[in-house]
Amino acid sequence: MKKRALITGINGMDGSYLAEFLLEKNYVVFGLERRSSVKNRTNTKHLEDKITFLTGDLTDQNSLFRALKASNPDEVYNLAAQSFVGESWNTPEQTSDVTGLGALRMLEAIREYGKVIKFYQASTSELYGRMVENPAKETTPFYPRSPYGVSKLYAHWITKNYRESYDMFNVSGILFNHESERRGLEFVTRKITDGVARIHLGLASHISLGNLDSKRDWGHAKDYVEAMWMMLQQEKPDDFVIATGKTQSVKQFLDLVFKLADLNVEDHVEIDERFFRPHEVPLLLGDPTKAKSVLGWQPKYDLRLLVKDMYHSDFAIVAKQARAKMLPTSPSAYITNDI
Ligand code: NDP
Ligand code: GDR
Repeated sequence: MKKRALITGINGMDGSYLAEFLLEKNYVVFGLERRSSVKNRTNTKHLEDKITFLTGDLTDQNSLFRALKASNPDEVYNLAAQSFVGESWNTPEQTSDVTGLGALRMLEAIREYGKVIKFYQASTSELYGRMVENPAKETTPFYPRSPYGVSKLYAHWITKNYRESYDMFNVSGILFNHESERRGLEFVTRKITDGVARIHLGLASHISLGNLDSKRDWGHAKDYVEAMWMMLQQEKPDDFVIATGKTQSVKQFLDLVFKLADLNVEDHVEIDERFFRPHEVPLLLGDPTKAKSVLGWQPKYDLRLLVKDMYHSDFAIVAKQARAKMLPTSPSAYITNDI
């Protein structure tokens, strides 16, 4: 019998990679997407004939129950969220509703449905926020610093609480930042790779950024979705930190991308106050020892490979867009440098 999985947030970065990963493992995959006037399937277009899309919303309990009935899953991966930290100060209530209470609604729907279903909750390094211990591990106390982080803290604890209250197989993956060519354009890594590709091709002159000093533990999304699946294959439910164990500043990431393009950072970057946050998480660094020893998780990507993948992809996308609009691009623009 093939295993069945329901993924919320299917059209997001992680949802699309996880769907590919589970299809390779021979799962029947269902993806929950919310209703929108224009479908947003950029990341999942190539999977349309391989997975079943279900309409539902984490703010609507009945739609989640119906999605469970339609998919009858063995595993649910709750990846849907208002996931942009910066935006969570503009829409704190909506963020709490989706990112926090959304997890509760799915857990209640699973309870109501009655079948034994393994549940994965997308927890985050933003739970650590102020980082009272460095590097952070599973036992490190939480100190979130944004409405997003506080919402995820609720989702994390309700997942644990339902595990203990109802003996459910619930796990939280505390994942540190992970990126890819499918990352949303507003996140800093993709904003940089897309922006530098535009500058390289002569289509833009600069990128506007906020705090270049903040440090993140960046991995590749493909490695991280594998860890999600591994957590649900354990005998007992438990929580795991997924991280690389290395941290770099935004400035260091920027330097790597500019080096690939053979351009000077100083000539093309502007600091813009609008991209600073009311409260910053200055440093994130995780300790993945438990995931490596218990799950046997081993990432295949390092930062240089990640940066090259993202930059080469954005260079190709931007060049194609320019050709389609017949925009003149810089004649010397091609990728020569390595990092
Ligand atoms: P994305 O922002 O790429 O994807 C989030 C998805 O959630 C989108 O497809 C979005 O739909 C969907 N969504 C938003 N609101 C709702 C709603 N009300 N009902 C149903 N679906 C909704 O996130 P990522 O793929 O990067 O991250 C996946 C999860 O992991 C998120 O929960 C995120 O917070 C968490 N996380 C991410 C990390 C990272 O570094 N990427 C690190 C740690 C945790 P639409 O396409 O319609 O907008
Ligand atoms: P983050 O990712 O907040 O860590 O959340 P993001 O890429 O948005 O920011 C990383 C750091 O870069 C600084 N920064 C900027 N950020 C953005 N977006 N735009 C800018 O112009 C800019 N300039 C500097 C930020 O201040 C920050 O310090 C991501 C999300 O995927 C969450 O959902 C997830 O939980 C965490 O990672 C782990």
